[in-house]
Amino acid sequence: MPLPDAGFVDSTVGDPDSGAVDGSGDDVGPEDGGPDDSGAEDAGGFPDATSSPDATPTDAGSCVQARLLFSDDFEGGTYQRWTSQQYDFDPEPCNSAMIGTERSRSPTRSSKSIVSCAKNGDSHRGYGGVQFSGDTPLGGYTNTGSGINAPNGVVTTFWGWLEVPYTFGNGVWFSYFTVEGACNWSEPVITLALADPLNQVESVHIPLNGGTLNYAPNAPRWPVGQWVRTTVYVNYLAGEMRVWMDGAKVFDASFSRTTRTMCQFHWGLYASPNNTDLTYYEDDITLYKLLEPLSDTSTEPWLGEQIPVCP
Ligand SMILES: [Ca+2]
Ligand SMILES: [Ca+2]
Repeated sequence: MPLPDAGFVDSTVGDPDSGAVDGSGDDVGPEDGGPDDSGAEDAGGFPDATSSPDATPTDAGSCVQARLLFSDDFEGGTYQRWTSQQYDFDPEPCNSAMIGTERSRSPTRSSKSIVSCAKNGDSHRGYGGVQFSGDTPLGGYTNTGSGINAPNGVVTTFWGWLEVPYTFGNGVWFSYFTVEGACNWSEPVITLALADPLNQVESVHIPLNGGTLNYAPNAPRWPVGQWVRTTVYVNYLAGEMRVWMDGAKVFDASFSRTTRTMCQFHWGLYASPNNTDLTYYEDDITLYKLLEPLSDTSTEPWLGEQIPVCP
């Protein structure tokens, strides 16, 4: 399936994100073509098959060997688990974020990010960021060091509820997940985003950097006004990414990045500045490091829920 939306790269705002890293970890986003064109990391374009882990999958029942590195159900009422310590570090009044009780997937609270008017220049930012040092989430950004070394990959599952009274496309986009290998944001990110009227899930930085996206037949599209569960498997050593929505495969991807560890993540609302009215609730985020290969590449690895994690 072709990448549907060339308009996703927003050329109307220039490249405001290419300046100095400001510590919020938010300097590279879907609209940011700069990093995609700079590095030599994509010369090969495809992952090195010899880098695949050679461990054998467990045959000890159906549990998966994995370690929970980060989670938040927002029931604590603060963003203290996040490196960013908040979801609203954009001083613009046209966006905000808070933990509230309006809606929740787990018992009481979720994080709510809103856009209430268009802004000039840079994108709306209402998301939380986590920088890892090895397997450890940091309490403040350093933008140096190295992140998670996961030869078997990581799996994140999270729930989102999107409300938007218009359709995306023509440069209006919404991104809800980002991972970056390099702690200093020097490499192209990998993102999930909606950028066309059908709400197909896109990951534009993969094909832009020599990788491939293979959509599942009848790949699900994002339904607004309901809880949506996304599960992402990503492996920076093998150059593999797989995405499921509510249990159905969205796409399989292959990519290549120089950095084989995963340092920076964010979840939440990241949206082009021409959005005017958007609400995104988020709940029950988990990030697991796999300690063995996932032999089943088709079933959603919803760890800790549908697929038990070995004790
Ligand atoms: Ca704000
Ligand atoms: Ca909750």
